[in-house]
Amino acid sequence: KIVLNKKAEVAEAKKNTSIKELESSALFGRDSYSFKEFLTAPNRTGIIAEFKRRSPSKGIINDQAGVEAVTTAYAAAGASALSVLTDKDFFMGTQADLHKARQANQIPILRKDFMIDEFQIIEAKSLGADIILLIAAILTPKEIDALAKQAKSLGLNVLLEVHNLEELERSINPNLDAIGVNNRNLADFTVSVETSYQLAEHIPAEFMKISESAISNPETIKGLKQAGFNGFLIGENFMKQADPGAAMAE
Ligand code: IGP
Repeated sequence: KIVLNKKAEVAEAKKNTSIKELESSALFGRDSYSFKEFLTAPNRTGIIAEFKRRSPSKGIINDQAGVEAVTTAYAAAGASALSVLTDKDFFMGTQADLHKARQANQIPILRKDFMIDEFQIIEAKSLGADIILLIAAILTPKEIDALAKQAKSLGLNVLLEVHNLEELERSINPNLDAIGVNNRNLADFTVSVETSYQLAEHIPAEFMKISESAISNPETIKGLKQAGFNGFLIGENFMKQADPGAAMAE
């Protein structure tokens, strides 16, 4: 369902905007921040703090907080990177959100969306993203390889999301920078941080290890760090507060 929806959206976007236009945008030529550098910087937390207004599992989480205020507060509280949803239909995100976050921050930004087409990667670059997400559950290994290669050729960092061993083993390739284990099962929305612990040892050492979703306390982060994780993707726990940036600083 998500993929069909996204295919239609991309087809529409291609009608309205040419690749040439995207490539001539002011941000297209900038150098990306290194995801790895910011994840491992001693003065940062490893947290990838997400701006998310709604989700399919929770409905509206926060439709009041502004993207500049929230993302700059996340950065000030020590976020290693930001994650900004650009999917409209399921998450109430916009491309303008990412663009605004870019203008206001000097740390890496992940374009959080369902990437299925090369056009979206060029879009991500033109909006000022530094990292793109490839979701193993909706892409073939061939597609992952092609999209990752294209992203690397534009200087973008690539985060592969998996939620089981089978996805991890079939999808891994040398063009990826980081592997994210999603603790949320996309099929039934159940969450378990155990998923991260189970997959940790199967992720080759050359990739950054990220644990995604359902992280809501410092003890969980401590445990995940001990298991070798470098990054912690947190959305709802911050966004459900009226002031998400202050929630992170606490
Ligand atoms: C954040 P949480 O439980 O902290 O809000 O999760 C992030 O991991 C989640 O938003 C996410 C996501 C995704 C959203 C992980 N993978 C893929 C959209 C698409």
